[in-house]
Amino acid sequence: MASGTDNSTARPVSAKVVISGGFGVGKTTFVSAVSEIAPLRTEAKMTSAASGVDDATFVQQKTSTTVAMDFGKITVDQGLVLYVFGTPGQDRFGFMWNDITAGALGALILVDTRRLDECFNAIDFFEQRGVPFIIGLNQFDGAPAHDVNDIREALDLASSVPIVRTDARNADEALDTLVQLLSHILTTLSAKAAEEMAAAPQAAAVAAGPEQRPAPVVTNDMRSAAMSALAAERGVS
Ligand SMILES: Nc1nc2c(ncn2[C@@H]2O[C@H](COP(=O)(O)OP(=O)(O)OP(=O)(O)O)[C@@H](O)[C@H]2O)c(=O)[nH]1
Ligand SMILES: [Mg+2]
Repeated sequence: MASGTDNSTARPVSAKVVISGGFGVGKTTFVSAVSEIAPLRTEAKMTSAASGVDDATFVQQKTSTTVAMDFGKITVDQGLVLYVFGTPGQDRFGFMWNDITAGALGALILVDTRRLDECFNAIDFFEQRGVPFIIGLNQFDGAPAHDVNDIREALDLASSVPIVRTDARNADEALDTLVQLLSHILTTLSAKAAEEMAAAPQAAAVAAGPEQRPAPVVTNDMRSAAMSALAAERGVS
């Protein structure tokens, strides 16, 4: 979901991104850390009756699980507002993923390196839908700090998919991770647009008259907002 900017009123561009991944990898924690509004959380207590389904061996302090979604909002700068949606982690809530992710520009897939297999469903989901994503290695206490190349190989990820280290509890790290997701979305969409133009420049120009031409998914305003946020994050003036 992205809406164009009206230059006369200079309303910010809004965009939707998704925080996804397997059970208990820190999605709700991430959305809560990064949101500037009180995040919407839909959590239910985990009971012993569900212990066969909810394997909380690695997250023993965990007492609740997301049963619908997380929602937060971040003003990246005056030109860009991000709406952040977190998916539920348990397989039995998978039927909600299509609705929660509809219209998203991209996704962050959080990974607990002790349970790499937890993220396969999410990777398949976004790959199949052509939604750009990055991998965020959420550093749990005592988790092995595998080499990024080993993780890329284990997850069978293309070299174009960024893998970043993050801490879902830390607002600064979470924001930096989101900025890296934005940067990847922009790179991916620009490459796609260039490919499409190269493939059929004439046909595209004729088929889409000025009125029918779809609004750009990523506007220049959004690009510059993300880039200036990226520069600020990295201390470049
Ligand atoms: N040490 C450590 N603990 C974390 C980190 N991120 C989350 N946790 C803890 O891990 C547990 C699970 O976090 P959640 O945010 O509920 O995970 P989730 O992915 O939303 O879980 P589901 O919605 O049930 O799939 C919580 O007890 C968090 O406090 C982290 O980066 N480091
Ligand atoms: Mg959750």
